[in-house]
Amino acid sequence: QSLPPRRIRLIGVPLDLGASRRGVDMGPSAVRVAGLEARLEALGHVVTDGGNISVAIAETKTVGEQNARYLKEITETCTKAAEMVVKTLEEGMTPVILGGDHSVAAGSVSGVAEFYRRQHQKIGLIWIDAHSDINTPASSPSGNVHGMPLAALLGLEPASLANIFGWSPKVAPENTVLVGVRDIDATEKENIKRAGVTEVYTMRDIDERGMRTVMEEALRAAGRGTAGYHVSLDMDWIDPEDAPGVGTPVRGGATYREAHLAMEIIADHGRMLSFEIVEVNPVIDEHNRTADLAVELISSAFGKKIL
Ligand code: NNH
Ligand code: MN
Ligand code: MN
Ligand code: MN
Repeated sequence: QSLPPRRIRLIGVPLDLGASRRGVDMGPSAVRVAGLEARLEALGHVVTDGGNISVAIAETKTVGEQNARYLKEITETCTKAAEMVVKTLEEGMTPVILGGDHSVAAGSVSGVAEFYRRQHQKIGLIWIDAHSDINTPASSPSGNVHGMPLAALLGLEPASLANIFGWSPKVAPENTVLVGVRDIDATEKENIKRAGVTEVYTMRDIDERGMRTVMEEALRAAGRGTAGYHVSLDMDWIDPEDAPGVGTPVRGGATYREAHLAMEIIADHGRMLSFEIVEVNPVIDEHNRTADLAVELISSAFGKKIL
């Protein structure tokens, strides 16, 4: 279609150690079964499936510190994912990461940031989620690492995730944008201030100002002075009516059309460096609806147009 074709590598990361609801480790499989590769190829892209990054199984491990459960194993997986993302970009391909729980973003975003840092460029980050995922081990009410990746990427904690590739922060607060949040822990509000993030678009902003205005502002902030941005899409952003297969559903999310419009606007701007979809949980899904929607949204982000 109208976007120039890309070479895309799919990277599955079947990680469920960061969430307390089990089953998101089956997310990459569900999204593949929903036909992602063929749908992207139908748009003219050249798609290669890079398979899955190896991930530890919870049953074979101990949780470690209760305030950041399985942090050691998650750091190992995120580091491997980050290295694969660097390699993918070096080969001139666009990484599409299939989670897994959202802790994988600490790896994927680190990979994109590392690749562009070598070229003396910064990246932006578009975090699309019902949650702000900016807890630290000290602030987390759950000890679940999937609630912490944004804190790590902004240079707070957990330190092992913040320091992948030996440097931190991976993104500047002024280029970090949250879209669609509606469930922020009290402790996270302090962390948002502490990290210096000001570009926070809540569901109320979307209700009052419309998706179009919110996305234009969000993309402008993430794109200012950067090579472009990584898009991290947590499927619990979408209203549970349309995306029931997620571990932590929150009422009042983006509608089916709002979600598509956001992806269509991202495609129009043409500055997306990499994409990830996380938190698809087939165990609680209905006939793979949430994975089907994930494939549709990825297609829109990669240039699918109604007309
Ligand atoms: N804020 C909560 C926590 O830190 C929930 C995070 N859950 C998510 N984030 N699904 O996207 O445990
Ligand atoms: Mn192919
Ligand atoms: Mn999340
Ligand atoms: Mn979420």
